[in-house]
Amino acid sequence: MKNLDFLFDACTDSGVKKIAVACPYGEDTLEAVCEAQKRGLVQAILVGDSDRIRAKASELGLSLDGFEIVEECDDYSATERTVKLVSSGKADLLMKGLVKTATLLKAVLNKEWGLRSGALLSHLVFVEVPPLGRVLGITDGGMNMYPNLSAKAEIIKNAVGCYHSLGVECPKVAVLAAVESVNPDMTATIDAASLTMMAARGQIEGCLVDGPLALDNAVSPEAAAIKKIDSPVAGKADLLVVPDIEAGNLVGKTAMFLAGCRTAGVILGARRPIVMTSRFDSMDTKLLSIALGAAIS
Ligand code: COD
Repeated sequence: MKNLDFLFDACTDSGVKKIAVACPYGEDTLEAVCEAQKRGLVQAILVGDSDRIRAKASELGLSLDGFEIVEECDDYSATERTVKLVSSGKADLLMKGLVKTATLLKAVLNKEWGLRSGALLSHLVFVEVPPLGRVLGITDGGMNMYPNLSAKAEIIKNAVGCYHSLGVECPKVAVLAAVESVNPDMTATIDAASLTMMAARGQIEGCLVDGPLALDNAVSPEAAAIKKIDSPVAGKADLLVVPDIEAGNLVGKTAMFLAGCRTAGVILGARRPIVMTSRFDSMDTKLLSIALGAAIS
């Protein structure tokens, strides 16, 4: 994956998907959804206070012709209705609008009508990194706060499943820590070594896993060579597995806000993909995230 534009083709190749959007009152979400529908990437169902949605659309000069609007006035019932549209199969994927992340995720995790699949839900962001000339995945900087070893294995499996859906048969997975040697006082290095052995023993399949690796020797062949790390992953990683949400969130946002990288993010592991963009994301990021969700739904 050299850049993220392939997501637009990937999502149209798989047919036009229906996206249910909870509380699309922010200009960020509404503009992105309108643009995605205009480009034929998705067909949208907007769920919320219809007067508010129409007022925002008219303020932004957006046409809602051809959109289905489902009336639900308060945020909780709109979120519940959106999740139910997806869990009942009336929509193929879900997108968060102007509603708190925790409210949406708790609705998704609802035991009676949510989108649980039995798997752990986790976040994956793809980052287009021009100096490397390729796309890196980062997981999980958006959902699981401080995953233990078994949660990290589930997080890798979710991300690897996403790579497979996008046509990458054997992604190279670097499990990151601050250093590339196992240090008994650094839990991230012990978990990384365990995950590497789990993959070697067939407990994690469909990918190559190596760790602990530091960020530099995960992505730079020169750094890996200087450290004399002989591995099929070091210097060539496709996917970076971070120790916790703080590390993942910081790496992702550093790429976006300090290096100007293009990104696309999604929550995996539910019965359907969940697109969760933030109001500070660019239109490009929002469109790419919708395309990613639609491509894998
Ligand atoms: N996958 C599957 N089931 C889960 C997950 C998960 N990742 N997390 C919790 N559950 C299940 C639990 O097994 C339990 O049955 C139920 O949900 C409630 O679990 P709690 O009490 O541990 O979780 P909550 O409801 O307090 O919080 C879950 C959140 C996802 C809301 C929480 O983990 C959270 O806020 N994560 C960080 C989200 C965030 O702020 N992201 C930043 C975006 S930039």
